Amino acid sequence: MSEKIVLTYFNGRGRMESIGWLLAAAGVHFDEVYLTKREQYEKLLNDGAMMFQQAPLVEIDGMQLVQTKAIMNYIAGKYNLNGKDLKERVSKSSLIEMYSEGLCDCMEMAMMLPFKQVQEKETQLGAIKGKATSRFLPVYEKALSGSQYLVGSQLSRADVHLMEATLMLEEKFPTILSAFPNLKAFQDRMRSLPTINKFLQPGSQRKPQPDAAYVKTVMEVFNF
Ligand code: GSN
Repeated sequence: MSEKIVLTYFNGRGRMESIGWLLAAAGVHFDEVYLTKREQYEKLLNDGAMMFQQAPLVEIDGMQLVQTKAIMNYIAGKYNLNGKDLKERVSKSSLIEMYSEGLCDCMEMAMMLPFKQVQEKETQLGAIKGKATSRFLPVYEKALSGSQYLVGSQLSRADVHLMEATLMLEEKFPTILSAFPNLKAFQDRMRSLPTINKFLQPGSQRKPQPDAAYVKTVMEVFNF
């Protein structure tokens, strides 16, 4: 069985970015295959690699995994990002999942932005800022009050998603965390973790904000 982990997606963030973040936080090496041509996608379909004809696709432990949530659950389980021990896992994993899902909802709003028309983009940006400030960030600010991690006493996937999401929000709204001191302190703690620090350095597999070339490639590969 191949030991390699191979991520098949576009050379951009989309739904794969959070998967890359989890693997990077776990300090695990992964290879990437970028979808650039329609024929490449059709070959994957013909090979039966994509159950629902959708990316992301992750090859890991001899399996071809699709569906972002399923992939992230597997990675979190394998690399101990789901709680400290069995007891904590049972009592805390719903909380980890709820926090993680909230962050995925928050990031999904931004993920769709590059595919919107200019005017719609403005409206959507306002909606993202509003929901982030009033719905999502307060939850995490409160959860981090007096505690180093979101859940329990060690890093979980929820922390990794929170780091990704808050950095993404700051790219769009540079002062958005000014009313959230616990989140700022959390970011500093996360930055000091060696694996996260490495992923944040230039030249890592972390992807930049989507640009026009990324949007064009996605549209071409999927015939949108
Ligand atoms: O989370 C998941 O992996 C699935 N529930 C959705 C995956 C998905 O929609 N993938 C898109 C590309 S990523 N952007 O949303 C996809 O493969 N679309 C192609 C199509 O023909 O639906």
